[in-house]
Amino acid sequence: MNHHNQELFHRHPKNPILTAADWPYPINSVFNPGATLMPDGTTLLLCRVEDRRGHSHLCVARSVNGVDNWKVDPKPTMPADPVHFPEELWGIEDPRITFVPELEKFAIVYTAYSADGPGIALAMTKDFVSFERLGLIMQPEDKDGTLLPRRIDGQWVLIHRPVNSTGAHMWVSYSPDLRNWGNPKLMLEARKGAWWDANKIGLSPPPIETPRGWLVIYHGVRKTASSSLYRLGLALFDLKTPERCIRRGSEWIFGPQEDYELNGDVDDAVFPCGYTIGSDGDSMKIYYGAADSSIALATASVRELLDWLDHH
Ligand code: BMA
Repeated sequence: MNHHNQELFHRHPKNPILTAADWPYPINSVFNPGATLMPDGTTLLLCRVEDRRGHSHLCVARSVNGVDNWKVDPKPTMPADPVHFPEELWGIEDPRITFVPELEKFAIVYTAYSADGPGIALAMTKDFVSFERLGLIMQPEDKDGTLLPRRIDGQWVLIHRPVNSTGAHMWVSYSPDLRNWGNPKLMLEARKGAWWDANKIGLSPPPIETPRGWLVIYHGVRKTASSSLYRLGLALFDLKTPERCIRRGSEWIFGPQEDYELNGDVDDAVFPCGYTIGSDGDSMKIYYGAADSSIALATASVRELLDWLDHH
């Protein structure tokens, strides 16, 4: 098998699948959606919607096949609530959804854009109609967070991306109660120099649980003279010790290429926050923000991603 230039992500011919024109109320753009399958098999996207002030809120879109005929909520599903949660002053962004069987609830980890910069907030929901906020769980600057679906050794597990003086790397923190977080461990470091993932990386969608480990799609940001180039890479982590990296790919696997990815409010960005996996346990639908302007869909196979990591 030729592993060179193997396409792992296949863009859907209907891309972009959701744009501002599909919204029932006036907005600027829609991008970076969290995704999940509901019990009836419907695909639910929790979309980041930027309004015409530049502030973001979250809005639900539902589709039977996960591709078209999206039904968008008639008004913001989860608006920012800066009166009760001052950290949401400038909006809420980039949700990652995890179904937590122990709680029989979905956890939504999202960016709260405070006056002191972006931090990480957590909310729980059963139905994506009402939301129970737990507030800020990581102070600024921190983002790209997600909760793992179950405790490990009695502790809840959060992947997150604080920014420090050496760069922006992925960390894991632990909590007994979802509110008090500590015991931070470095999970994956940005590379240095000319690498595509030098200096700044972050989790993209929640990790994919496989028998071989947590399969992580992460983004790397390459600063260029004209822009920031957002591309995706792969790494595998130990199931019981998620900060332990088993494999890390050297090349990126997906980057901006089509017009809707190259041109928009933020050129050259592909940014997935969610996926769904079919009943075969292998076929993925990955939903990503394209150039901070629209939502696009790519399909992939978990088996092919793992196989690629073995060879790269
Ligand atoms: C990152 C994220 C995303 C955004 C991307 C490109 O920092 O916070 O919200 O899509 O920048 O602008």
